[in-house]
Amino acid sequence: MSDQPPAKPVHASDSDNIYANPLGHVAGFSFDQNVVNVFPDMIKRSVPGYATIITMIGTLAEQYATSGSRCYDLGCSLGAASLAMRHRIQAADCQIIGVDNSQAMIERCQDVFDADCGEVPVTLICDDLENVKIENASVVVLNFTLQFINPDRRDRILQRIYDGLNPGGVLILSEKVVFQDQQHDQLMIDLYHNFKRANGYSDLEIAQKRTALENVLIPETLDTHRQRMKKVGFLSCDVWFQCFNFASMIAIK
Ligand code: GEK
Repeated sequence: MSDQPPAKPVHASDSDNIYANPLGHVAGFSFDQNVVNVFPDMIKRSVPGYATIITMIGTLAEQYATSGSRCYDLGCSLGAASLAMRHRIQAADCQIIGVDNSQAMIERCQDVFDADCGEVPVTLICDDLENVKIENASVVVLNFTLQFINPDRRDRILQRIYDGLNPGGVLILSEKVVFQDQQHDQLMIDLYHNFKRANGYSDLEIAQKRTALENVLIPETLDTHRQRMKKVGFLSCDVWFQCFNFASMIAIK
């Protein structure tokens, strides 16, 4: 483990005002250069508990990373989870593999790691996570990534992750979720929108972002996630963090 704190961001994040003005047509959300430029601000103001989850991914990696193994960060964006793992892993000869299919994300992420002084080697891959072989893994992180992938593909992805994990290895899966009980679901959505308002987003921004994410971010229930993790073979899985309709689960092989 490095004694140094994580490096400061190499590019200061602009504040997210992508949906601040009325758009005639709201296009489907994509992780392009505009999003990359505001991403740290956007995710902090849009995902309740994000900072806590990132810190705890570091703590979990410290506990579960084993010597000579790989830790994967699938849908790594600007590498926040990889950075947290890099600065907490103590096991010898580990490597971190960050994967994202957005070229703009991976380029900016590379700048982050070029400026970072951590000792664990980090390899960044620009590709669909389905094309990346998962092997000899002790930790796999899917931090708010699976929700952007067609639900038809999710069983296969989870199976490949399970198969690539070593016995005792962990999957950390964070997702926006929905609830079966409609009243509870609406309550969580209302509380979430209040969280966004409190973070400075206007009703227009909230509404336009919601439109942009429709059919792009497809949330499932916690039960659907539990059942999938059990089906592919995980010994145990459940929620370790939740705030409103955002949750993080841990599954152990
Ligand atoms: C964090 N984990 O800061 N293959 C690879 N990457 C993908 C794919 C795919 N099929 N689909 C989407 N992505 C990060 C945050 S953001 C979540 C993750 C959010 C990538 C996409 O390009 C984006 O960078 C990331 O998954 C989702 O801890 O913005 O809500």
